Amino acid sequence: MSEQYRAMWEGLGIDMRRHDMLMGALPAIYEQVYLRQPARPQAMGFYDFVVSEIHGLRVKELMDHKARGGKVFGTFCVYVPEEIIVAGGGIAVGLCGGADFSVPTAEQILPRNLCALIKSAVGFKIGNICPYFQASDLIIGETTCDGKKKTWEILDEYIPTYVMDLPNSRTPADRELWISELRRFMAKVEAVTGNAITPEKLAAAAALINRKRAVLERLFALRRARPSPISGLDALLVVQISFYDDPARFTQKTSELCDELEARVHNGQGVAPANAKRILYAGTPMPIPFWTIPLLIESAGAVVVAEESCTGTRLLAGGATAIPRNGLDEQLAAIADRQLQTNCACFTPNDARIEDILRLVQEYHADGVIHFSLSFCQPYNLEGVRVQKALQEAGVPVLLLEGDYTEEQAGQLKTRIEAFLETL
Ligand code: BJ8
Repeated sequence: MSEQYRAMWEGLGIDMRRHDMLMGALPAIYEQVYLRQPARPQAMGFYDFVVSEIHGLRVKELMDHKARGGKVFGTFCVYVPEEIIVAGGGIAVGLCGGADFSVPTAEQILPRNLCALIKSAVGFKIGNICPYFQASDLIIGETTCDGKKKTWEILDEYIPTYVMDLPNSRTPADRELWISELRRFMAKVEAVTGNAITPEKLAAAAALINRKRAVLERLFALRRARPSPISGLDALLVVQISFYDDPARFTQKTSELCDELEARVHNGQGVAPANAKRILYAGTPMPIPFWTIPLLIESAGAVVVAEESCTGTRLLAGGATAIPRNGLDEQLAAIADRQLQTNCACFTPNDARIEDILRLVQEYHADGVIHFSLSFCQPYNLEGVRVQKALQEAGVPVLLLEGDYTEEQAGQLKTRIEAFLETL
């Protein structure tokens, strides 16, 4: 991949020495984590290809889009509405960082006691290591946790950063505030792209994104089968790629994957024996390439059957956006009503998240829950206490973990995960 795209990366101002180091390490890690898994669905070949081209083909597509006058928006949260970006003729790419590689770079300017997700992402930007960041015309932040909201002020010194004001509760007044924020965001997208957003364009964009959400829902529904037709590692990869691949292509390819999984379910074929322990992951998002938790769980013989996270079921909360055709105000309200069903730990109260987790245990026939929070993530760390209590009261085995992206942490997490699985 490198030679073909070198000029493009250099044009984007990438630090080629560090980028070569990162790209040089990835194939061996991917081989070890992904390609050695037994009984993988054949359709995973597409996602393997996407990873092999991780800083290549899709970035080239973004650059072609920009050459035609298009704009790219970098995002960090499922509350940033992709359909509004698409309706304005833009492309949205999820930029959350999942690699320890860039964390030390971020620690040169940020306090160390911030979650690894924020540090990894910021390190990719200030180290000029990520071509998606470099290709972005505007970064969209949000006022979710304190760590993110103060980081945007710093990040804005490196790249233009726009902030959406997400309320931390969900009263009728908060809903009105969020709808007004969607309207303000829509105006920003129009100003950046130079394209007016009409009800027709927004309806068409929402339909495109709904199709992507629907195929992911289909994937998750298939994971309820025993034995599970796909590993948690592979399902996570599919979701991670959904954040930056072309939505129409992603929907098509994931639909092909689901066809294969459906046949597997029909034939009783799985990635692990039918009696393998089934684990529900709950907690902070797992951005690419943070694969440690499912890797540790599945290497120990269990299978992750669902993720209650924004790289999982929280991404799909609220189902499809039922888009009315009678005008932008109603359409924005419909988007807000769907989004506000995403039970992020940044909200208070957030009892619905605990109800979600209890429901998912039943729906996915989970034998236990592993709740993982990144260190220094106060919302998920604190909410984990109540999640643990609710699960214990319901008689569901639960393990509460926290950690970061480092190898040292992986060693400690391995011991605790293996001990937990033995008790099931
Ligand atoms: S809707 S989960 S994608 S905010 S891990 S940066 S919370 S300190 S990521 Fe999230 Fe939107 Fe919520 Fe989902 Fe802060 Fe915690 Fe770090 Fe986090």
